[in-house]
Amino acid sequence: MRFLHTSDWHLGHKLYGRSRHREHLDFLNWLSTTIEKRNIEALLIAGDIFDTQTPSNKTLTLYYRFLSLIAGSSCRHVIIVGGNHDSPALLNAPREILGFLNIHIIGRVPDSIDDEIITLRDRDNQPRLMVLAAPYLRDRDIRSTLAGETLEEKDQKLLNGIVDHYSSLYEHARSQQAELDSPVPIVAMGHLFCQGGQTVEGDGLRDLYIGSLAHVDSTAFNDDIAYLALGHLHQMQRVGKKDNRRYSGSPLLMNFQEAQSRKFVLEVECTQNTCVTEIEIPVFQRLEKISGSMEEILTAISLLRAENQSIFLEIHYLGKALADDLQDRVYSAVKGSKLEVLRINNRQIFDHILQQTTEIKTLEELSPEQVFQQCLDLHEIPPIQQKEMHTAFAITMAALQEENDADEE
Ligand SMILES: [Mn+2]
Repeated sequence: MRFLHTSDWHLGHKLYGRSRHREHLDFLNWLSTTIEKRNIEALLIAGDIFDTQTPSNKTLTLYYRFLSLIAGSSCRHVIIVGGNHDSPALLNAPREILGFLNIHIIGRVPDSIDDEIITLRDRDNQPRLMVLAAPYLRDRDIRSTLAGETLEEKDQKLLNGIVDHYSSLYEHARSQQAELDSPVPIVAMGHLFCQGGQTVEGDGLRDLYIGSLAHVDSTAFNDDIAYLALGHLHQMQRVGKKDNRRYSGSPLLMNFQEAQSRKFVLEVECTQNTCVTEIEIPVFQRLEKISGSMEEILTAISLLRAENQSIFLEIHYLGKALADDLQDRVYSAVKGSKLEVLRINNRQIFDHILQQTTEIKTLEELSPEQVFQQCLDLHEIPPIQQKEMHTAFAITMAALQEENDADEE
């Protein structure tokens, strides 16, 4: 059975407040055409369908419109698991009605582990593939905290919980296999951080994993798993150099650091061996980061302008001279073109002000982790204690996120 692996759509994502609706629409149209053209029979989406817990109605319409398109195509099955950005309750709400269209939703760990195992059948109702559809595993899904545990113990428990979850999923799948006439390949899904995974600066994932928080060792997955379809990291990559263990990466460029990255969906065929084909996704919106002196910035803008393409720009002024007219000059340089400036970073003027007012930055400029770091510095916390404080902070942030989920139920 030929299927596509994708993840981290982040529908509703905004880039410095700029909507990406049109890019998502273009991607989903491209995806449904690709599915038809390549005669894909199943689609696996490994979490982070939405960017936020409360997507707008416009974003939801986009999602359901795509699902209805797919339900009428060659693609007979869709499996969607929740990511850390998704609200499990929101994903799960329509799961029964979507079930009639062979769209399987696992927003959170279900009460019965067998509900996380989905057997895909072909037109003749023959079983062809067994999918272990594990969502993002939250702390409360897999372990019970005891009072007085150290942070290391908590972290280790969470990791053990994830490993146990996958091994018991695998055991259950094996016993379900025994009931079939002949065994079918087993595919596992997940939304997690595998040890050694690559992230890009500014993608919001680095900060999250500053401590040792839940880095899953790839030996957690049984060697007999024909393919591992992961989400969470936004760059397409292999896990532990294995061709059949992959992150598909996000379909859209998630920030300006990724401006030159290539994006993929993965076509997978599990027969004797697993065969993976990387299908490159067209760039639906070019991003360009320009840094340099005033002259370099203006030259780069005029070169890009000549290309007559829609390009989002992020501009970093690195010149030595104070350039308080930077904004005016940049805006007049792009006026009447297809270039759109999403951000101008004028460090010089910023540093100049900061010298007079110490370390005040706007909250928009800082991540919660950076604010926390400033707080540690301000209180002169010794480095040896900082590591533990960072782990505690990461756990607290994760717990806050979970509370938001729980409130919705
Ligand atoms: Mn993501």
